[in-house]
Amino acid sequence: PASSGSSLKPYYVTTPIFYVNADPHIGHLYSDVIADVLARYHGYMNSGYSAYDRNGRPVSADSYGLQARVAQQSPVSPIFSTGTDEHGLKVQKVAEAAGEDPRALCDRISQRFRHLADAANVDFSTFIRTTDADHAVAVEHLWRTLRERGHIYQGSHEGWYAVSDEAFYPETQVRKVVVDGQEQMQSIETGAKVEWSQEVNYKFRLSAFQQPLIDWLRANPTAIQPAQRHAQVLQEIESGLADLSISRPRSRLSWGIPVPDDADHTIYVWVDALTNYLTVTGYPAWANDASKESSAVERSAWPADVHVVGKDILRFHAIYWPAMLLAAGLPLPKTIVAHSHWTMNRAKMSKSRGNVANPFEAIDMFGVDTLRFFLMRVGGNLGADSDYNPAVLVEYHRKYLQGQLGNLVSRISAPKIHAGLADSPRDEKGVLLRPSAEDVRAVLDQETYALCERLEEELKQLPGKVDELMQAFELAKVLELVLETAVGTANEMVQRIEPWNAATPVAAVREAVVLTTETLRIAALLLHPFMPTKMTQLLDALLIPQNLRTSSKHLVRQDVNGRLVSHARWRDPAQPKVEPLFPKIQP
Ligand code: ME8
Repeated sequence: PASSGSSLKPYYVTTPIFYVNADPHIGHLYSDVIADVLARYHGYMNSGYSAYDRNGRPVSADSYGLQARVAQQSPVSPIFSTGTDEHGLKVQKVAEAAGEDPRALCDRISQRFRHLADAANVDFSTFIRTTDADHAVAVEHLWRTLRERGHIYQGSHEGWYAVSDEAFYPETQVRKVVVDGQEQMQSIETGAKVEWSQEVNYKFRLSAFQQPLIDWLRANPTAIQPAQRHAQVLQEIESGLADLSISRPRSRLSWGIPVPDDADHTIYVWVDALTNYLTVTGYPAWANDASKESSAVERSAWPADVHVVGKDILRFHAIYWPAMLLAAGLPLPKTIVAHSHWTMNRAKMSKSRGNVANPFEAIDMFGVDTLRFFLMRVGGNLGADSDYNPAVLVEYHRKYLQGQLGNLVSRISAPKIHAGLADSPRDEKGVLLRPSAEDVRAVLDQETYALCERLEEELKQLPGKVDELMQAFELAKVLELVLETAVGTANEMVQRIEPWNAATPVAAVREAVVLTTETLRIAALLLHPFMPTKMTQLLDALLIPQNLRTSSKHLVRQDVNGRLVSHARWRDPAQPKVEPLFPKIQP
């Protein structure tokens, strides 16, 4: 996510748009948080002008004309879109059953998803609803484009249809099962009951895009992440693609966008839904301008840099959607990231099963950052399903947040330690200076000294390693690396040096304080996308000015010899004690 190529094009990340047939649960929040972490990290990395000069001195606003440089260089802010998918049979049925006007139902549940994003600090820039007026314009335009280019035809369709999925499945995607002694057919992918049905509808020539899709995936081996999903999709395409039914008779489905020029048919909800990613960018305005002005496409936010999706909807995003885009002559998304599922007692959490965890309650109970941390520390391993268990969540809070990060903060901010450093040398800003290597070596045993060196090395490498992991969408590993490696080593060092012990030589205390403070500053910046509220508190406590909370390119401050130097100071050197960052969660 670090580079978006053209400086004109904003980085653009999306979540799926959620169905409004039921309340949001933890699984939805999970998609939101992944996208939020990516958007925040990207915005942070790219908001960077160089905050330090080559000697590691902070560049101050006035002396370097920073205002002007920021104005010139600041890239376009990322676009982060989420929203709700409001058309289709499911919503129509839920509304009918409840005797509610479908629009009123959509308004109500859509608000819930918006409130959840707000409550979870998910900092989206656009919230799209497929019932928005500009969305219908985009969908109609895309339909007409596909039709004019010869990719839509009228045909009759028969096959295995699942009412609950609103989808036809090919023969290879269904299997026979016995339910209550009765044989029935079901979708292998979703387990939904399917029935053989026939109808007249419009079809999209998906089959014509088999080879172009294969070529795209072969030429772009990181287009679908994690890698095993890429292989899986490629295999699926190679096994053959049938044309896709993309409309439903109006008689059966009335809650949707009518097919342009044929009011007897409604556009299939998935065509409608996928187009949201274009609507967000202002399509079709830039596509129309492209014929007159060649830079219009380049200046648009399209293509998306990352579509975050659950594995359940990967087929739609990695096969149907790219094929539709190719057919329309539009660029393809750069990356599709498929995450796995949250389960409850190992069964997929889903509204149809009713085994869902309420994310609003979880936020109230555990705190927003602890919940985000848990979702990413466990679910950030995108290839595997994760089981949602509040007892495990509390244990993770205790072990990593309280035990590593919180513990280091409370140990090193103890007023007693800082009182003992009242006479130690500081720079003009009051930042405690790091003692020379000789002075430290003179007072530490060899092993402790080596530990300090290891910590210093880990810190220097941390931003680069985190960036590599972020590029590879290894979100759980980012948290593991920062908390268990860097913060873990710092805790070990503090434990050995015992800066609170009156017998510890002052040079050793200074070394411990400087290295720990730097560890906390660097960790707070790298963890900020994951836990924005708590990490802001920590950066505040370290008195890091806003303009030094951006760009990790110069995150680690070193002197001309490559030696890490101190940078942060505590809120008040005499009274630096901060409130516990991660108080104990009462079970
Ligand atoms: O599929 N674990 O909407 P939807 C993890 N409207 N993620 C989960 C999950 C779970 N147990 N359950 C749901 C739709 N999700 C369509 C999408 S996009 C153009 C249209 C997440 O409300 C996951 O991201 O059923 C999944 O893909 C999405 O919610 C499906 O939400």
